[in-house]
Amino acid sequence: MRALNRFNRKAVFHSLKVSLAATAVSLFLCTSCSKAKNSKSISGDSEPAKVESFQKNMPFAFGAAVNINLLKSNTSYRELVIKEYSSLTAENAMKFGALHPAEKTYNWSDADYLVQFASDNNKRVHGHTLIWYKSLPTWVMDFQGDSEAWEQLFKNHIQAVVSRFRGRVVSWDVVNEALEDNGTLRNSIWLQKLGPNYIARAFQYAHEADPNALLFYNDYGHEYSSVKRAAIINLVNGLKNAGVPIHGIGLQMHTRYNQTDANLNAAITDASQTGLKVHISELDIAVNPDNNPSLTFSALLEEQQAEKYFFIVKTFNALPANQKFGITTWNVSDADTWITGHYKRPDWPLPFDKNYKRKACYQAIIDAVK
Ligand code: 9MR
Repeated sequence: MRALNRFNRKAVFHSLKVSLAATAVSLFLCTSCSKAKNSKSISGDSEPAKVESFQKNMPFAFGAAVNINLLKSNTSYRELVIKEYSSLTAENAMKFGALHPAEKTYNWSDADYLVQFASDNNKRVHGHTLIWYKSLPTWVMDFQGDSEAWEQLFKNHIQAVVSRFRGRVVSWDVVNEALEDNGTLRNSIWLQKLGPNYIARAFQYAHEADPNALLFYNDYGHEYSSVKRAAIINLVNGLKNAGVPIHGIGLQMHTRYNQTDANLNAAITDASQTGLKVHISELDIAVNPDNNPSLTFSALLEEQQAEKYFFIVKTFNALPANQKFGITTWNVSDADTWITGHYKRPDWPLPFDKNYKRKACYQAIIDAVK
């Protein structure tokens, strides 16, 4: 039924001129959506459509990675975060370098701010990330010590962070990106200093610090590399079968508008076959993956992006209820996406535009769960 709706929408779109302004497209989507949503009141008059939000409409946690400076300083951003999302991830504020800049110094201020903001506004916090090869402070990169000293450093960090937020951060990306694209273990400082079982031990240490926290292995590439996907699933199943306290698998899913539905489906369904909770943890859909410096965001691209969001959300929503941990987009709007800075190109990967207005994919996400 929904697929038909989407098909109809697509057909209408293709009858429009491709050059149609994006604002006109959004207007069209909003109008058709309000029509569909209007319902009769008891008196028989039609009521205005209820204002929808991700928070009200999504049947599972729908979140975003947030930037603490924007949350503090930009009212539009803050209001939008309050209104739309039920789950928050710190884009950077809970990374090793941010929290633990010197061996005996922890800097909790931004992470505390986020956790308090979430509590004040009744939102879940997902912790990102305890052990990663990036965003490490120089004191760790330069650390001199034997394997016992390294183990202490590793354990202390994990347990200091997890216990600080025990009961307030419900879940953690315990280990992030431990695999290379070819499926081998990444030659990170953790592997070098601690050996391959560091992954299992990270989960054990986190579990000791908060036995109720849900613990995730988070990585990217499930949708574009069957080799990487198999390696991730293998790693996760190995941990699970060894009795390691792992509860979920995070699919970052930094993807692109022209990724195939077959690949996206394989990523989501293979992850669910582990039996663990599934978190699409860093979703964004690039429309300029080829780095065209003069690309503009056309109505066609907007619709193709919406179709891809629709497919991902619909596929995720079909998973068993107890495995749907949630979907988190990486950033909030096209104004604050990491992609433009990182790849030095224009791009429009998120459900909100640079002015925090909803794009076509916003409605597609909501339609995908109807
Ligand atoms: O979006 C994040 C960016 O602001 C940081 O500079 C970068 C390095 O810490 O990390 C980015 O977030 C990454 C996330 O933590 C892990 N998966 C890939 C994300 C995008 O690079």
